[in-house]
Amino acid sequence: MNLFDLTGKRALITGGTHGLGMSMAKGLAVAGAELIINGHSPDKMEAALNEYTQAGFQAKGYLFDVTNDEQVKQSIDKIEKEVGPIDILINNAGIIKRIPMAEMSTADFQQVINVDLVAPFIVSRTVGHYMIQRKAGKIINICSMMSELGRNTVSAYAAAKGGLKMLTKNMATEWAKHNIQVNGIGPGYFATEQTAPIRVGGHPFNEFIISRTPAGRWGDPDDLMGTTVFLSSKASDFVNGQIIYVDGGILATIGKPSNEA
Ligand code: GCO
Repeated sequence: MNLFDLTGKRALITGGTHGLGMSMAKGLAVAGAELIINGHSPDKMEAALNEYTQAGFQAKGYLFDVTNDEQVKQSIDKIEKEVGPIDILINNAGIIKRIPMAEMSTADFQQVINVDLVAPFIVSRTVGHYMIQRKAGKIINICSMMSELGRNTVSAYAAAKGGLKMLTKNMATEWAKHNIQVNGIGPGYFATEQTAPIRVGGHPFNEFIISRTPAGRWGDPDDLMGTTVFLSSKASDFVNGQIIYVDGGILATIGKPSNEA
């Protein structure tokens, strides 16, 4: 028996049209899973489905707004009917707004909380209804360094990701008895579109992250594949409510002075 084999399993990845979501989806497909990709932009979805097909993976796309109760309910019902049972849910869709807190509007703050925290609640509750009936399921919430640490300008994001860590533990608590394992992945600093504004063009944050990370580099989105497969597979059947940080060691260390090798 291969503990990590996902053949015959179906995985729904929110925000799976690009970035970390796409890499995690590809990891699941390599392990044998069938992909169901959620996004909200028709153009991005078309490009993503082409990319999955070219990579040799089977993927179906569903456009819906993860913050909208009605849309989520209709779409999950439709997926369950048209494609089949959702065995694995990756709550990956997320946004960030980098605005100093003293200047941030309530509307901006709430929007980040809505996408990064309320949406995983809505999607998990909806998929959870099916998983509870089946007495089986894997849910992975994509947390962040900001589930543990603060940083200038990201108050809403840190509040949401800290909340998502605790939502993960609470979901794990309520649903372990139904054989649903709920865990989180906390990516460190990864080279994606989302971090481009603080990584490219000689931005000082680029050097800062390289020196702050014991592994001495930004994460490559493919670095997330193994942990994603583990938490989606039989190998993690007694792992509940854990957040696995895939961060090149950032959270293991206090850091070092800039004159130290
Ligand atoms: C930032 C970054 C982070 C990362 C990531 C860290 O502005 O500090 O964008 O928030 O995206 O979530 O784990």
